[in-house]
Amino acid sequence: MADPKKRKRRSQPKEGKLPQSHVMLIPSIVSYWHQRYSLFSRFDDGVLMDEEGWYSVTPEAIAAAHAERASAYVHCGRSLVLDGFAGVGGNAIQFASRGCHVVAVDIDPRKVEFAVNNAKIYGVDDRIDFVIGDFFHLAPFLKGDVLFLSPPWGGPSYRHLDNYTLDFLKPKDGYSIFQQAQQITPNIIMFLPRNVDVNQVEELSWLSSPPLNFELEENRVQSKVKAITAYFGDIASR
Ligand code: MGP
Ligand code: SAH
Repeated sequence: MADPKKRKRRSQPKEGKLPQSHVMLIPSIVSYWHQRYSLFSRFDDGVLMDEEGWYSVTPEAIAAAHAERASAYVHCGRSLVLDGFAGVGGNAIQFASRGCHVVAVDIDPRKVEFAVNNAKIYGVDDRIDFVIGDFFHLAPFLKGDVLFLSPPWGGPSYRHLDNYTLDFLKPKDGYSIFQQAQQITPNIIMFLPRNVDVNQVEELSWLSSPPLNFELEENRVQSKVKAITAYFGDIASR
């Protein structure tokens, strides 16, 4: 007869492995699960994510660098950072951790529920106002010292394109998003795919007269390029 203890041990997921049930349900997140501590260092404290959250959240070190840049430009204790597409809170949490007050908007109520949970884990929920809503509807009523934009890229298949043009951004193309953003503040941070057409991104700075300062930054985790960040306005270094 089989030893019941052995059977039980075999059915337990090994440390660091995604439980089998999750693999069967959403195979697309397996590679992100393996990166979970680079996404949220406090993952084991109860971080919550849905499928889109898994593949879209900004890795913590990159979000911390965005927040450091913002806090070099604005005095966080007296400033407001708007996160127009806040997801499960990866960026909002890091801005708030620097002492900034954050308004975090997302159209999906479940994302906002998870972002609230995640912000509590990091002890910064008191510095974030969470709003369920459409960035494009709310934008005319929003003000902020810095606007952070991390819109949907159209899913993980973005990486198969040789040249990711701004037309692929969702729910509207990059020009429309940027036009709307400029009504709020010229100090804009945009988190974009690593294969984005950088000439098009630079053209966004010409939509203003005089053109906005502009700077691009490659974002790496353990030397692998994950994404590109564009800084516009006073927050850009030139
Ligand atoms: P990736 O290229 O899907 O993952 O996303 P990875 O692990 O680099 O893929 P690999 O198999 O080539 O190694 C890299 C990072 O881009 C993610 O961790 C997210 O921060 C960001 N990202 C990816 N997508 C699909 C989105 C998106 O749709 N929206 C936003 N805002 N960020 C995304
Ligand atoms: N930076 C975030 C990830 C953002 S993913 C993080 O680190 O967690 C992009 C988010 O945009 C998704 O959560 C999606 O629900 C949201 N979104 C899509 N359309 C939107 C809209 N019109 N207004 C506000 N949020 C929107």
